[in-house]
Amino acid sequence: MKSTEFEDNRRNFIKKIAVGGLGLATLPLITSSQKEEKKLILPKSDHLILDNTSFPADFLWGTATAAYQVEGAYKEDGRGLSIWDTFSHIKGNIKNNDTGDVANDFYHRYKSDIQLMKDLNTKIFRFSISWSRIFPDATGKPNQKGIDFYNKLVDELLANGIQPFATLYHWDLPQYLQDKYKGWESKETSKAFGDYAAYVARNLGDRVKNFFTINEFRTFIELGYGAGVFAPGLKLPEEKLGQVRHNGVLAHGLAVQAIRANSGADVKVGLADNLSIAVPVIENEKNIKAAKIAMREINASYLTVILEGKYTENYLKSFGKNPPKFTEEELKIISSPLDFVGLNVYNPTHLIEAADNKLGYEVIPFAKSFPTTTSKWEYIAPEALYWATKHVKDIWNVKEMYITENGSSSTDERTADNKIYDTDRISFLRNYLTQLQRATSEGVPVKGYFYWSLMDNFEWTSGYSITFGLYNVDFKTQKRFPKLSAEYYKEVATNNKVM
Ligand code: GBH
Repeated sequence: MKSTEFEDNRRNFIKKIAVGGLGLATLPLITSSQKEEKKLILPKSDHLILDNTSFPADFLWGTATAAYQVEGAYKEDGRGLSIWDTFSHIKGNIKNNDTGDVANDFYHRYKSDIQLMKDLNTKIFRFSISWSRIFPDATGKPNQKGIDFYNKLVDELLANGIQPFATLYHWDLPQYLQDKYKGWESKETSKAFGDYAAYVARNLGDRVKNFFTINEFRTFIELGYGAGVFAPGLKLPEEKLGQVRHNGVLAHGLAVQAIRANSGADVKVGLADNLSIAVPVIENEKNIKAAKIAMREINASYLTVILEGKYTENYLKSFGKNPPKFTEEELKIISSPLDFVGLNVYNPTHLIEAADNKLGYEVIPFAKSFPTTTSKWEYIAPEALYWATKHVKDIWNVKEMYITENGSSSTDERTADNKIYDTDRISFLRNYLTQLQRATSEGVPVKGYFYWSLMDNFEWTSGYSITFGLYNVDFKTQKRFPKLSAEYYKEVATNNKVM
């Protein structure tokens, strides 16, 4: 059954239930279009949902963090420095000159933080591994204490009934790779990433059954190597950037192969991509078609090449005489089959209308008054979550997806008695999750959702001034306080429903 047919059936079904008012028991009484009714009672898909709030029965709820943003302990147990240590220590780079030296002290507090996850009734947790804890220097010799931390973390999660989902790279490149090879400017870094992935898979793959290779190519490459506002703070010209992007996706492919070669058949692997999201500005057929065309182009350098094994013509043409250097063999590695695709979704990036031009689409500007969260880049448009997952299914036929990040930043004032009434975050979640439910109810295969973030943490160049957590953190005392949204999210996770 095509998903559109399924959607029609579902909406009719709901309508009929609403009219009958008695749910399933009334079905046999409905006589119009007998053929259709049969389809309804004998659904082929296991995604049949009888209302507009419930998620599939096996849907997984969780939270996410990343190593540099929460761990702290930046010099402990033999950890080497990363480009984010270097970058955050340069005055003026980060709001209030904050650093991740201590951050949430998760390195020492992971046990009590796992209890916070348990209090939310969440069953999955996404964290990232600090590459420079594992391989602290250029000798290539692994640091046992580094891997031990993740052994303990994983064991503690499993003992508490929480499945670990590990990200191998959330932007904290070992500094020696930046110094020796200019970091992602060189394929040597891609190869080193493959070796690191192999080591992690060998050591954790008996217990970690789900890996994400790289988090958000677009962010660390465009902002770190292009705009110079993220580590390592470089402003490379477009043709060099093209090579950096290629080396990034190559690293991903090498890691996929390394993980497969170094762990059992039950280990799954994917990536966590902040894909650019084309939202049809008005949801009519021609705009939806135009948005689909736009998706392949606006994701050409990352998701498109990973899922298709080739760059789009338009993308390659955009470099003129200096396209990135690559081989057919590399394209095969880059497009190694994945078990799932993780999507970080916060906001639409492109509002699309059909157009009678060469591209077939036009980008409509965001109104100046378009609402945002306290993060000025975060346009509040819940439908981004629907269209991101729907497009990925329809364009690339992806069979399994996770929302690896979604969340909102708020002002999060703490009252005198330590309450945080983050009602805007609750509203954000209710609306975004409604759009995710819309997708799953149409059979879009999203398996789980990770809220960003479990707790307030080091928000990159914004330091500790921007907060995404379900738990508020007092960074002077390291005390955690549940926000009202934590209560909300617990209800969602417990009932498997939009609340
Ligand atoms: C994610 O990025 C990250 O994976 C995560 O680490 C982060 O904490 C979380 O979202 C919340 O931000 O500073 O004006 O140049 C989300 C995508 C891309 C959003 C970069 C912020 C910076 C805009 N991010 N963008 S600006």
